[in-house]
Amino acid sequence: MIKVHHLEMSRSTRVLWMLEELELPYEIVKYARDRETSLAPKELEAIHPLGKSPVIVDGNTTIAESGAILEYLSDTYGKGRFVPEAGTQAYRDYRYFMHYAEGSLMPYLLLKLVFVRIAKAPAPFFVRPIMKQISSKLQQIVADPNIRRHHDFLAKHLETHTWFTGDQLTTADIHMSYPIEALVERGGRDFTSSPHLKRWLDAVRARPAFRRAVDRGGPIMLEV
Ligand SMILES: N[C@@H](CCC(=O)N[C@@H](CS)C(=O)NCC(=O)O)C(=O)O
Repeated sequence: MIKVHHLEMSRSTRVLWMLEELELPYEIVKYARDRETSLAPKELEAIHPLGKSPVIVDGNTTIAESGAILEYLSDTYGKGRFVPEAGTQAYRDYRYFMHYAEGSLMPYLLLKLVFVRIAKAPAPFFVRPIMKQISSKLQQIVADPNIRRHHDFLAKHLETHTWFTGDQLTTADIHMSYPIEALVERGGRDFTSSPHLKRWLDAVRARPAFRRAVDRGGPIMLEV
């Protein structure tokens, strides 16, 4: 049976969602984050040298990196489901969003998390105002304008697409679910201004397979 090494409140939930969509049996090995640093525990390094989650083990095969895991699962068990036909625009969009989710969007959302946390980090009282100022400046210059730009790009794309690649849910939607949840959590008021992003996210959250994944894996998002 496929084993999922699942860190609480993490990207790993989308792997559980994919497994639920494929109706495959799986076992979850749960890991708690460090309460102070939010980092993964050392035990994960025994599964994969980077010590991150998700990682799956399927027989003798160990796979890390959520995009690679999702592609492995749909290639191996999907029987053509969840991947658009090769050579079509939908397929090109699929490839694009499979790379974009972790390669372009997540870095700014991670930076936002780090910058917000700089302001909240424990420090001597005389240093705190400086840390707050640095945090605010970095959010203002680096994180917020880029997050806004990505938000607008995604909202526009979803104006003309029901799912990210067209009329059908694909693995690209599953992959995009985590950065979009992070966008909602960290993107602030921008999000509410897009009915299309909201429609997409409501459709994701309404899928029985997604709900089963959250029931088994726990809440998705680490709060800032
Ligand atoms: N790009 C990788 C990122 C893996 C990653 O950073 N996972 C986070 C969970 S959201 C993690 O393990 N964080 C704990 C840590 O860095 O110690 C993927 O998509 O799998």
